[in-house]
Amino acid sequence: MRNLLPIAFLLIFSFCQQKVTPPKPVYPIPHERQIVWQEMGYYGFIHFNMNTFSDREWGFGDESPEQFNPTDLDARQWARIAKKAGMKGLIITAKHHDGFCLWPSAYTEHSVKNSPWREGKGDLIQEFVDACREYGLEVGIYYSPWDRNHPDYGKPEYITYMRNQLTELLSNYGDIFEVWFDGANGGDGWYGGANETRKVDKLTYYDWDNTHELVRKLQPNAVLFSDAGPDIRWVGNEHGFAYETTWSNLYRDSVYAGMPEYSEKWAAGQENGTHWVPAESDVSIRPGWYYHAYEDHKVKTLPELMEIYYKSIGRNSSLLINFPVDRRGLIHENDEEAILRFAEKIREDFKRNLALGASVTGSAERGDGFEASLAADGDYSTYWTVPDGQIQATLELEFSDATTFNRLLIQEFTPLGQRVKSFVLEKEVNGVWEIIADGTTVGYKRILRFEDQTAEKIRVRFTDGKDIPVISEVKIYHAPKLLEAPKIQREKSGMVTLISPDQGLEILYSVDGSEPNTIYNQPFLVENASTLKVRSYDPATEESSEVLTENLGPSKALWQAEQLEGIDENASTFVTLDQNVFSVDLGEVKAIKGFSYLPMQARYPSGHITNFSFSISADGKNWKEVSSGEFSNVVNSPVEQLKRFNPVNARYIQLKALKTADGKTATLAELGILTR
Ligand code: FUL
Repeated sequence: MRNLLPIAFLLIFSFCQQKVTPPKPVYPIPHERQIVWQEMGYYGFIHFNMNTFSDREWGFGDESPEQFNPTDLDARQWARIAKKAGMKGLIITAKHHDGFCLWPSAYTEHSVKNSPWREGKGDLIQEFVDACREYGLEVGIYYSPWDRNHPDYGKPEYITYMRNQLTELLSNYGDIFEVWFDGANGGDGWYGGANETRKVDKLTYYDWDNTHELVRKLQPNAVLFSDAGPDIRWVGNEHGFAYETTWSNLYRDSVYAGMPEYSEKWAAGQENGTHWVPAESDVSIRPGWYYHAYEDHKVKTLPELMEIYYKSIGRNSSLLINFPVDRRGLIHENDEEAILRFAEKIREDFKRNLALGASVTGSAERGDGFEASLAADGDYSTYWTVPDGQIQATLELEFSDATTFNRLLIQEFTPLGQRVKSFVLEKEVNGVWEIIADGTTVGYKRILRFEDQTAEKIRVRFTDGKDIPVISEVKIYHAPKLLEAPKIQREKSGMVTLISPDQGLEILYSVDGSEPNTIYNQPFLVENASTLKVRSYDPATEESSEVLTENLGPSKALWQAEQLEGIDENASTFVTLDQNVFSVDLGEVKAIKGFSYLPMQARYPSGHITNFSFSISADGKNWKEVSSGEFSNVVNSPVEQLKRFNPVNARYIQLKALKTADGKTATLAELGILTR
C-alpha cells in the first residue's frame, strides 16, 4: 500500500513549522495522489495482446482466442528490463480495442481462458503483477472502452460489462497506480458478428462520472488517465512530446475523451485552467504500439529517445515509453538494448548537479525557511520564495571556479500550484549579464538544453508568473555530447545523400546489410531495394555513433504521377487525392509484394486514410484489386503503413481511399512498393 501520509505531513509541516508565513497556494493545486504520481516521472507501457499474434495495430474483434499463444512468455523479463532502465512502474494492455482479455474474466469467453497459452489456465495480469511486485515496480492497467468484439458495444448493457470487468481488474490484483482509458474509437467492428459501424456519443455513452467513482472506490490512490483526466491528461500526440508551454491546469469541464480538436485546443493545458490535470506523454519505442517483425530495425535511436526525454520530462510531463512485446512474450533484444542505452545516457547527462556546490542568493528574501539556498539543496520538499508581490525575482548561483555546463533544470513546488510564466538564464561575463537561454512554463520539472557555457556566476530571472515563484530546485549539469548517426536523404532519382551531424566526423555506410565500413565521400545511387546502414565516426575520440538501418525501396526514377509530391521521397510534402485516388505509372513492369503508405506529416494534418483499396494494372485503365483493409491508428500515430500481399507483376499501381478519418479528401505524403 503506497502511503500518502508523508506528503500530507510534509504539507502540514511546511505550513506550520515556518516562522514566516508561507505563500498562499495558487489554485488549482494537485491532489496527494497526483503528487505521488508526479514523482514517478518515467514508466513503461506493455502492448501485448491479440494484435501481437494477428500482426495488427487495431484488431477487428473477430479474432479467435486460439490465436493467442506466446511461446516463452516471461513477465519477469519485462519487469527486470524496466527496472534496469530506471522506470518506476509498468502499465499493461489488459484489454485493447479488439476486446481480448489477458485475464480469465468471468464476463466473456474472449480471453486467455480459451487460448492454448498455459492450456487456458493462465492469468497474464496475475503474472504481470507478480513480476512488477518482485522488481518493486508500480502496476498500471490499460483498459480500452471501445470493444470491437462485444455484441453489446454501443448499448447500455456494455457499460455494465465494462464496469464488471473493471471491478475484476481493480479488486483482484492489489494496488494499481494508474488506470488508463483510451479515447480511440474507430466505429466499425465485429461486435459479436454484427459486423457494422457503431458510433457512440463519447461525451455521454460511458457515463464517466459513475465509472470514475467506481475506480475511486476500488483504488483510491490510483490516478485516472484519459484525454480529459480527471487526474492525468493525454499530451495530444503519440510522439512523446509535451509543449514549450505546458500547464498542469486544464479547463477540465470543457474536454472529454476522444473529442475532436483536443490536440490543437486543449492538450497543452491552460494558464487559468480550473483543475490540476498534468500531462502524460506516451510514445512507443518502435513506430507501432504492437510488435511487428518488420519493425525490428526501426527501434528508436538514442538521439530520438533523448529528444523525447527532454520534450516530455523536460517540459512538465511524465513519460510513458511502450514496449511492443513480441510473439515469444518477451521484450525484443533490440528494444532492450535501446532502452538500456537510453537509461545510461540519462544517468550520464544528470550525473552531477553543479548547483549543489554553488553559493546561492535570491533577489529578495521572504525569510527563514524559504531562503535561496533551499533551491539548490537537492531536496524537492524545501523551496525558495520571495515576499508577496515580487513576481519578478532572481536567483543567483556563484560557483567556486569557472564551470562549464549545458543543462538547466528547474522545479516549482507544485503543491502550491503552477506559477511561472517566463524565465531567462544568464551568465556573467566581465561584469555584464548575457542571456544563455529562456523558457516559459516550469511546473514540476523544466529542462533547458543549450551549447556548452562557462561561467563563475549565473542567474535565473523569473520574468513573469501568476504569482511569486516558489522554487524547489534549480539544477545545473554538464551533459556529455552525443555522437549522432548521419541523416539519410533519398531523392526520386534513387540518389542517396548522407548528412553529417557535426563537423570533423567521418561517415561510414554499407548497402548490403553488412557492417557500415565504406567511407562516404559523395552521394551515390541505390536503384534496387536495399538495406542501407550508416554510422558516424569521430577520428579524434575513435568513437562511433550507433548504426542506423533503413530499408530502401526500389528507386522511383521512372515513376510518373499527376502529382509528384506523393512519390518524391520527401516526407514533408504531400498530395491531396483527386477523387480520393492516387495512381502511379512505375515506368516498367515490377514484381510487387506489397505497398507502403506514409500519411501526411503536417502538425495538423487532414485526410488520413483509414480504409483503403489497392489495385494494379497493366495498362493504367483496367484495374484489379490486390489488397484492401484498414490503416489503424493513423490519426494519433501517422507512421508508415506497410501492407503485404501475394506477389504480382504490375506496371501501374493505384491507392484508393475508401474512408478518411475526418471525412475530408484523402491526402498522402508518400506511396511506395515492397519488392522484397
Ligand atoms: C491509442 C490506441 O488506439 C493505440 O492502439 C495505443 O493503444 C495507444 C497507446 O493509444 O489511442
